Amino acid sequence: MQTAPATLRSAPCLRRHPANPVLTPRQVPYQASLVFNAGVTKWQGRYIMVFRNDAGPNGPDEREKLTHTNIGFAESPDGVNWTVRPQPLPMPGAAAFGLDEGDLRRVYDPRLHVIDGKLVLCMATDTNHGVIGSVVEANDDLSAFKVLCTTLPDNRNLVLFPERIGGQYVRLDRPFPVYSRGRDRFDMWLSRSPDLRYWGDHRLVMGVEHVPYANDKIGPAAPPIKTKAGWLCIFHTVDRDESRGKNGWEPTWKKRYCAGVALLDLNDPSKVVGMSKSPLIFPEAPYEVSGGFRDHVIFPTAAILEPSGEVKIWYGAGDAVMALASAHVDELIALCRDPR
Ligand code: BMA
Repeated sequence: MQTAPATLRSAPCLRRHPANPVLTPRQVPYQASLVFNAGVTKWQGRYIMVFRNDAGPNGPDEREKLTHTNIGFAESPDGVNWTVRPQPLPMPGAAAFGLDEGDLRRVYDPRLHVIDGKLVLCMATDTNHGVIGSVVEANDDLSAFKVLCTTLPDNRNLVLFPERIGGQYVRLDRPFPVYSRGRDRFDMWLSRSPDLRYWGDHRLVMGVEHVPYANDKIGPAAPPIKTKAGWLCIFHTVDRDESRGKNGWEPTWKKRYCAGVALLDLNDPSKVVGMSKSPLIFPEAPYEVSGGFRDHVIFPTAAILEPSGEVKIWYGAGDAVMALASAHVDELIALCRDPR
């Protein structure tokens, strides 16, 4: 098994926001211990965020058992200063996912998109029959949800491209093929659909072995951004090192999560046309390397290309808080083309 090089760092073009972390459990007006892995988009003149909240009875200083997960909503004029809605969002129940009552454990890690002028989420969904991904349409104020489809188990980290490509909706997936590969060796795949409901034409996009700083798994992170050079695709990467020891509140955590960036072909996004050879975001800041539920975790879940060319990237840090970093779109494209 390859081991990630010891001297990794974030890309020089990457700027962490000085206000980081931009959302913490202390800003949430209900039980909240970990606030992370949030979808963000621009909607009706402001930024909106749909975040994962894992909670235990003792709030932000919880170090013991987390009792539940819910999905919260926040809004912001600038993507940095967030106001959280007083109640979590009313997520659909088991029947909406085609499950028997009692078989739905939780939904989490939302990605948020505006597609055909509508809000569409992708959610990871834990069930008593495996982990599934789901595509869920929301109404304009996120007070009602309709599950459009679910995947087979085991699959999660679904993200959608923001527009049809060749007449089809396109989605990135991260299935978990445990039998064929012996242990965690999880790759990034693509699916196509005529209607966001029926999905097929699956293709492998990128294998974990194609990423020099991953030895365990990779997966889709933020919804891809259209650029003249291709679809800019921010993904997460995992390297495992058994010698790492305890790494966060979670007792046995030995993995490290980084972010990478790739360019996918504009007309056929199952083809990779460029990829950064070292991490875009590597855990370095204090809120990324210590005090988290799982330290050394960068888990991007949203990216927006601003009119200035700045790409804002929101990511869960340490599975505990939300952070923001940015780089110019041309710098990100250059990283994907760098032959080193
Ligand atoms: C993944 C998911 C994410 C989490 C990440 C790092 O497998 O469980 O929700 O952020 O691990 O712990």
